[in-house]
Amino acid sequence: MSHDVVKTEPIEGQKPGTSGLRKKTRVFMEPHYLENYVQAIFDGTGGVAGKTLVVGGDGRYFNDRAIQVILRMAAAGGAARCIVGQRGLLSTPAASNLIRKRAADGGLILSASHNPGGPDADFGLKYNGPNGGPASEGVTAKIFEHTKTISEYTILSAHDVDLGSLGESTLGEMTVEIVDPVADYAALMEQLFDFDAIAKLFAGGFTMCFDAMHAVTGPYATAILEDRLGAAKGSVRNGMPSPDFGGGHPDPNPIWAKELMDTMYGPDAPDFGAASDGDGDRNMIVGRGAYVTPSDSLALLAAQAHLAPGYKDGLAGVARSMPTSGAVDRVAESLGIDCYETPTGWKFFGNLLDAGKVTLCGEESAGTGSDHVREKDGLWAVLLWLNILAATGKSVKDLMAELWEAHGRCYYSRHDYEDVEADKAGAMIDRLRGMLADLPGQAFAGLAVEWADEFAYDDPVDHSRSEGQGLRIGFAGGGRAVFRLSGTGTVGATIRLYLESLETDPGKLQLDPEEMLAPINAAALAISDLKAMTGRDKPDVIT
Ligand code: VG1
Ligand code: CO
Repeated sequence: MSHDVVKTEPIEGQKPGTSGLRKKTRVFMEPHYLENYVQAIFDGTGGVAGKTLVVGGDGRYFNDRAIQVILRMAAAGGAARCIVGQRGLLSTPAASNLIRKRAADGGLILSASHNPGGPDADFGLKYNGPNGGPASEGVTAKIFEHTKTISEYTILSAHDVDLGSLGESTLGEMTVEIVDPVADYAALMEQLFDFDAIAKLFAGGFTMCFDAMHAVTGPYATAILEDRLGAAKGSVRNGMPSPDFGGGHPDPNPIWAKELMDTMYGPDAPDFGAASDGDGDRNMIVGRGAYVTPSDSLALLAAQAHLAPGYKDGLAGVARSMPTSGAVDRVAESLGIDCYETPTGWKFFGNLLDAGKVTLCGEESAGTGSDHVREKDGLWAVLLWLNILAATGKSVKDLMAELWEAHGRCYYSRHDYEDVEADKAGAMIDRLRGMLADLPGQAFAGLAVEWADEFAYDDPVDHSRSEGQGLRIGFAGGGRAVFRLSGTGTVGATIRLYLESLETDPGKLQLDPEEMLAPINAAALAISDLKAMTGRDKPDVIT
């Protein structure tokens, strides 16, 4: 077998965003595009000679072809071993677990997460380091530098590897090991949670609906919830991964998981509902007639995690991304533990988890996780919820009502303005940034601004500083609005407007979030002049 050295040129715009590089699938399929990025990852991480890598993806269109390219390039680069999920499948948290369990040097995960899949949709590739977590900002910067100077890549000429059969084979000098994508992950979950108690709950007639959204979590959820824990057959819905996710957006929120929402608010609603995203790292939780915002879910899990065996000694601390609501802060305060506020993106939790400063962390975008891996983990969150439901015997609705009575309720909503012309979105943010210092003391739409700033984060572990992480405006009465641009979109710009307001009046804990947040939304729109600056008069998605 020969190693081909292929001459290439830098390709514009290979800057990784919040979670790896995401582009239209057809862009990834252009000559040299994928190869350039893979070579830049290898070079930006010190080469792959002698290394062990974990490789797998969410099963979307081009997943299998891209894996063959990655394997041939890893072999050409001298990698010792690639551990690959059978049929090319690995959920993001399962890949993180495998990297850690097998002490691999890193991993390549093929996914554009919640973005739709297919030849005319999106594809993505991310690199995770030896701790199993997303590459730090320092590493992604190095990878990006290499994309700008690349002149050649190396690839082995070889036949495709059979991704379907478990076991080892060789590709050039490299060992390819095909593993069951579910087995190690299921074993880890069994260590953390009281499987007997959850099985008893199901045996007692407890019902649930898990919507895998035609994405990678299907096989994991079926194996664990139905086969191991005894949830009724059919509890897992849309459980076969499909290259285009059944034509939908595998984004677990009330908009894209509407089918599940209808079930949970319908006449025959089961006790518990959940959904997960394309690559299995996000989760949506919904009780019978009771949607739980991700920020509230994080707070509830923090308050009750000690009920699960893996967390019985309590939590070292918790962390949330900045736009996530302050609900978990209030729980942390009552538990007497630290709560850290980080920029958006899981990579910022890695140092805190590695240093043992936090046990649980989460984001408003439906990501929750713990120190068991270094990624957010959708099915983990579902199992922790089930463990808590089994241990308390209470319903989701009652657990949430008790949480709000104890700590107040953080009404919360995210408004996404999608596919805005990039220069208009940028101009709006720039203008707002320029106004921040003058906002305090002024009133907009009848609401006084108390403080405003641009969020920056000083990592308490490696002392790196990350600037430009979102514009924040605090209002009289404790409400908050945050503006930031998405780093995961593939067309135009997405403006995210995050709205939050704390309510402690016991008589106002069960009201409509959009109504409660309307004054803050009006003030945020007045300040930013969003409608005039972008030509948009309403958000595309409200979650
Ligand atoms: C979004 C979410 C962010 C999340 C990121 C990756 O980023 O807001 O919280 O970490 O997606 O999640 P952005 O930059 O578009 O707001 V996933 O499930 O796509 O790996
Ligand atoms: Co995801």
